[in-house]
Amino acid sequence: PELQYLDLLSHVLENGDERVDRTGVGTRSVFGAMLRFDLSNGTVPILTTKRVYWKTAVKEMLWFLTGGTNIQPLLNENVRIWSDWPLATYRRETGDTISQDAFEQRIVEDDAFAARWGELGPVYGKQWRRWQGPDGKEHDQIATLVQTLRENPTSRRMLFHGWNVAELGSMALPPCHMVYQYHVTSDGRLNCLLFQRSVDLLLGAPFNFVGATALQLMLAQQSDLRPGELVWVGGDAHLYLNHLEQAREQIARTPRPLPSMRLARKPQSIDGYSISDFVVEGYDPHAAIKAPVAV
Ligand code: THF
Repeated sequence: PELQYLDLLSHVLENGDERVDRTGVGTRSVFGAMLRFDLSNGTVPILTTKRVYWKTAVKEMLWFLTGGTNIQPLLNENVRIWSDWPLATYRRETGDTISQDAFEQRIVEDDAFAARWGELGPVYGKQWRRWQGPDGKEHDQIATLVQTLRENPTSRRMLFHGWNVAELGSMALPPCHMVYQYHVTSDGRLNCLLFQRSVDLLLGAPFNFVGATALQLMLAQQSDLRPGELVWVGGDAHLYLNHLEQAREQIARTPRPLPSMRLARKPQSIDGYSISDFVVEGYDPHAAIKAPVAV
């Protein structure tokens, strides 16, 4: 299964259309890609051809589920992958040349500072848990999903969406992993199709696979289903031009067996999970590959 991902990297390296993107870094990009990961055999797509910090990705998913949109709770958990965007805003608006470390420390220690500068706007968590309708009423898409999985599993409407058109302008970044649709087979397996409109293949995708998998395991457990397949669909799937060497290095490596992930206990609800509930076994990756993130 990991070979599908490496093949996609190769395909983008060889056939990607090269152009300048929003960030100014430049990308090689293909449009339309699909990967399928079978979770029913106990394995999960935590890539082995480089070390993936899977706990960081699971913590990020748990943060989305809290409905949060401020980076302070992420930093409390030592998750730093969202700091670049608030940091760039802070530097731009204040002219302060503060380091990332110092900025993060202030967010952690100073609640007023965090409220002012750590906010990402109405990103994933807000839309998933508190999508606001025109009448002001809030819609919890995750709670509705769990209820439908339990009560009406043949439904073709089991999905949640992050692309709230009216609020895109106030988000630090519009959602990349945008819509998650679920499907239950007659023998009780839960499938997920994730559509991601924009994919940073080297840095983002491996995290997104882990986050989607963790969510699928939680949803399956909460609705007494077994995990099925994760179908991942990418729109603009790209490699940043400063990631090409890293991609070549990764492609040259031989995949090892994928690890397994299980949940150590069954919480009362989808809101009851914490990072210590996720147990990964058999993870023996190649070394980490460092790469800069485009902001
Ligand atoms: N913007 C860009 N350019 N790429 C992305 O992947 C991305 N995201 C989120 C929002 N905007 C994005 C942020 N997610 C890393 C991983 C995921 C991110 C951002 C950064 C990252 O740097 N990973 C490193 C280090 C991990 C660590 O230190 O914990 C890695 O090697 O994996 C996609 O959703």
